[in-house]
Amino acid sequence: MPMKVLIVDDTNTDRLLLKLHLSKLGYRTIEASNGKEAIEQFIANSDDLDLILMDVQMPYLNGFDAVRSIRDIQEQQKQEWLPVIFLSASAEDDDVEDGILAGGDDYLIKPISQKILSAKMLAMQRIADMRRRLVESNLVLEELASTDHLTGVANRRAFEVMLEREMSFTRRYGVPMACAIFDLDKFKMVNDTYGHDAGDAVLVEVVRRITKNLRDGDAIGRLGGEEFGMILPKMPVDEVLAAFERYRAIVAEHPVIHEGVEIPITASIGVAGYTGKKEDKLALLKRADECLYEAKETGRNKVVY
Ligand code: GH3
Ligand code: MG
Ligand code: MG
Ligand code: MG
Repeated sequence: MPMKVLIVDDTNTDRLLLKLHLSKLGYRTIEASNGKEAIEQFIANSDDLDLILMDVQMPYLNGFDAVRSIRDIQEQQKQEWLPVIFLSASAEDDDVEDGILAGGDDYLIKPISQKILSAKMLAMQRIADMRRRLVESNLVLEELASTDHLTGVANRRAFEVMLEREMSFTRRYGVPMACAIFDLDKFKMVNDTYGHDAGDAVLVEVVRRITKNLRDGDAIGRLGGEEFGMILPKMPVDEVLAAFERYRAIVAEHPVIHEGVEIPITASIGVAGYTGKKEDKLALLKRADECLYEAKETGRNKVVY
């Protein structure tokens, strides 16, 4: 992907020449005519900007000050480093040093030959490609680290993050929510009777049934083994039981068919409501777990709230 370059220069002809030259080389360009505009353009394009070419002498806000502001914003918002090259008529050593200290990565002296600029851009394109690959592989790693590989839903870590977020929403806005631990009944027997592969297939199918019927906003994660967590945000206290009863019924309604064999399956659900009191996520899950224990003790295939 060719770089998107922000060209900052108060002299219209300089800006235009740069733009023409870069466009000819295939780069995408946007422009600003002073430091203040440069910051605005940086903010508006921070998602996909690859490079800033920054003039130094400009009215309103000079290039050094503009870059200092941009670096501050990046640090506050924990953004990736964005390369900046100063373009200046001054060849003073002190100015070059000041430019780098202000947050520039390079400093070219005007007038800049087309050859030097083309070569510089090639080097910057290599860096931009590397940055993009890093961002992409980070996204893949994050996805892997938060997904349960068998069922494809959130793993325990990611589930707890979602739960934390939902609880803080409830604390802030006072909108009640519910969470639950959902555990397959006599699952050890499923493995013992039909084999471990059949057990895996049941886990996948149960998750498929629930996610297919998930009410908008509801979430599920695998806490481990045959145990899942569910979050039902914005759930009035008097509707909690019915909502989980619906999920229980969806799982138990039909046997799972694996390699032509019918495997009957049920689940027990322990539910804890949350209305915003001071309580952490582990305490909330513990309340759900106590209800799950009661569901198991009193016959399974039921919801206890
Ligand atoms: P209960 O109704 O009391 O929950 O009984 P249970 O048999 O479901 O509970 P228990 O905790 O005794 O057994 C859980 C079983 O789940 C044991 C383990 O072999 C099985 N299990 C855990 N993770 C997996 C998995 O990824 N795949 C398969 N096939 N089985 C799993
Ligand atoms: Mg100027
Ligand atoms: Mg179980
Ligand atoms: Mg269990």
